[in-house]
Amino acid sequence: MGIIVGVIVAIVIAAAVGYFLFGKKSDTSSGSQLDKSPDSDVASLKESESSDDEAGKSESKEYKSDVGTDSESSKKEDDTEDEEESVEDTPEGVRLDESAEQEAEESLKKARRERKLKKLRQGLSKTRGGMIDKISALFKGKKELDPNILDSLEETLLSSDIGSATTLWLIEIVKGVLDKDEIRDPEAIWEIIKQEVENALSIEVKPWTFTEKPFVIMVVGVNGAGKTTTIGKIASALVNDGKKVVLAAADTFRAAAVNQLEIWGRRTGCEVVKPSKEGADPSSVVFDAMKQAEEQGADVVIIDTAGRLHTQSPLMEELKKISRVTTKAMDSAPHETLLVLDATTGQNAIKQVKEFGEALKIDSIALTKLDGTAKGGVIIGICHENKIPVRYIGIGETRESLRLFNPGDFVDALFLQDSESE
Ligand SMILES: Nc1nc2c(ncn2[C@@H]2O[C@H](COP(=O)(O)OP(=O)(O)O)[C@@H](O)[C@H]2O)c(=O)[nH]1
Ligand SMILES: [Mg+2]
Repeated sequence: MGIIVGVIVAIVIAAAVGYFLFGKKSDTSSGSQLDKSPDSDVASLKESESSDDEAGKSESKEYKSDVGTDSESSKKEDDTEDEEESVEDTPEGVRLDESAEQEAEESLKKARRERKLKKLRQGLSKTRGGMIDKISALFKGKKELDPNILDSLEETLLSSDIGSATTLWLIEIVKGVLDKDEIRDPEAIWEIIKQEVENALSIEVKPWTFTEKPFVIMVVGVNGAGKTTTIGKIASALVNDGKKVVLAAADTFRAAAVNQLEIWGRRTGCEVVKPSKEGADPSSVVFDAMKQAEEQGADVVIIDTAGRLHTQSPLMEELKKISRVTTKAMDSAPHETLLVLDATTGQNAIKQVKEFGEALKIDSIALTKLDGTAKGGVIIGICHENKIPVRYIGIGETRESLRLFNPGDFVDALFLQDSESE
């Protein structure tokens, strides 16, 4: 009897020890998904909250890369790919968390991009109304297009400020499609025009790599084109990207112009090198700015210039002198000469490219005020006639409204048919 009781007691003790040693462990392994999910939900919620916070930051980071260096945005994409690859090597639980995190990040990214495209579509709504809707109306309701459409198409294009040379080029394309290729389907012809326009806009633009220090950007254009505002927006983005920027107020003839740049300087935390007095030699301001940038180890110098009537040769001479002064101070400068054009001036903008181009080597263009005009189609004429790339477009007065120009997104936003627009 004593032996039986002893055996029973021994079995009970062994069972209890077994429960403590292995029962808990097996609980964890078998019920891991169920037990972990509430926790991991909280974790992923926290993570998605913090990535929401991050979104605020990366919204500005994305904007930085949007306006700052083109290479930044592609680098960002690459980083994401790297992260995706490393997930393969991580343990199961971590993989679940990371993939949830990645999913949240992806959808945030998608939402951000959608928001930006929507703003672009809204920014181009006037130009769409002035040009694209009219072309679309010519095509609408027709099963087939006949060659008679060419006259009305030519008239529409001419009235939309893309310029006569570009109009002729597009008409020749449509004529070839109708006559030689015998394509009559309006949808197909619409797509061909859209693709040709995208090709014309896709001129390679050299990314700003800032390998030279200071990287000198000379900004030129007529009065009111948006030079100072564009400089402020670029400076803001570069500062957010961690660059030290010096602004040179070389529009010395108007005190208001210097003040305006000073306001941007305060807003963005950039030093502004000013003329000693109104009307002082702009080249000496530029020389001082370059010296200061070198002493302070600044990464970038942005030069704001005057823009009084561009047909007056003294301005062109003054700009050439500024350019020479930068080269004297640094062999490779200016690293970029950016021409700012106001889209609301229509074909005048095409003329300005030629005039400034005769005096200076224009590297790229910033086309401003696209939001306020039906004449935005001028961008097609600018690119087709001059083969100079558009680096930036301005679609508003806020800092985020300066965008790196992306031909694909631009053409998609421009060629929306009424039914698709918001
Ligand atoms: N709507 C709109 N206004 C702009 C844009 N860029 C500049 N502006 C406005 O155009 C005006 C002239 O700009 P400003 O920078 O002083 O031209 P600057 O004389 O060439 O330096 C200012 O009122 C700016 O706010 C843009 O992309 N959209
Ligand atoms: Mg100005």
